[in-house]
Amino acid sequence: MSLTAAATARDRLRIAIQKSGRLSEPARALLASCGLSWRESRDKLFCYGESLPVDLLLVRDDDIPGLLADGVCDYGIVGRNVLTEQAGERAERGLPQVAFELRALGFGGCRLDIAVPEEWQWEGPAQLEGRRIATSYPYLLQNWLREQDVQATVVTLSGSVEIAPRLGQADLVCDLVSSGATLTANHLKPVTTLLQSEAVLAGPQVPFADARAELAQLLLRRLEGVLKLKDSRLLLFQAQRSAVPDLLKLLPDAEAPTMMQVDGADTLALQALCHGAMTWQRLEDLKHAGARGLMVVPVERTLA
Ligand code: PRT
Ligand code: ZN
Repeated sequence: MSLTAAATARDRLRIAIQKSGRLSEPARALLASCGLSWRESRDKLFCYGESLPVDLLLVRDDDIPGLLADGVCDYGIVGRNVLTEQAGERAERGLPQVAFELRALGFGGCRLDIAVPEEWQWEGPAQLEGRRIATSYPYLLQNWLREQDVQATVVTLSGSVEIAPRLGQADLVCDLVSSGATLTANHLKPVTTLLQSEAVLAGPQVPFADARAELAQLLLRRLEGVLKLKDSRLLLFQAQRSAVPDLLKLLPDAEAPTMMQVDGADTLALQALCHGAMTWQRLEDLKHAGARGLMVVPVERTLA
């Protein structure tokens, strides 16, 4: 029986993603590239999985760890910053951890930074002693301050953290940064990083005990395939047999290349699936080492 036909209420997987915001479109696109498609409900909060019994719940990113903890969702796509902050909160309240980072997803990249007024001469964390720091990440900040052995006042704000120093609410901030433009616009400068973040797949560490187990495996396998292929290209070229050892040294990210004899014993045609970026510089280096007729081909899908 197919997975779709076998589906009943608890046989379906439910994935929480951000409803609208920085992670919502890339999260949907990633799941769609795993072969998932959905029928949207009128309230647009729930999308019923059509191609597979995998439904989406569209929510605020901050709600995702809680929905996982309550068992409302099986997986979530959320920033590491949100997941780690809420894990810190649970630890502080003596609650068990239930949602873990299973896989970094390669989008939504940012840093959680300490940023100070531009005119400060940064001398290190000890300079924060006795200061007021505005943040939306109080647990991550408190942990870091403890590690640095610094006593400071954490001012928790839910938004507009960067303007807190100008409003006199704090002396400095601990906030997410991607381009740095927001900090500059507020006369602040980043001085140290607490956390490198990106979107992650969050979920339980133990396998499901029911029919969701098979579905989860299928989904994780597809996800792995899609993420692995993201920068992958098939490289085709010809070379003299004697040049091959040097050429392979230039392809450390290639899966075992296929080699075929072309004419006589000396010319080989090679094809290699490479997982790193295939820049012009790399192609020129390969050409220099004896590769001829280099061709870089995008790879749609692989199945081991
Ligand atoms: O409504 P909901 O609660 O779901 O959305 P939200 O407003 O909380 O989240 P959203 O969409 O802003 O961010 C979702 C996730 O994207 C975050 O949790 C991060 O994991 C990730 N992300 C990546 C970022 C940024 N980059 C980012 N630059 N989240 C926020 N920012 C903000 C930052 O707080 C600051 O205000 O952008 C500003 C700085 O940007 P730069 O480019 O000027 O440095
Ligand atoms: Zn949010």
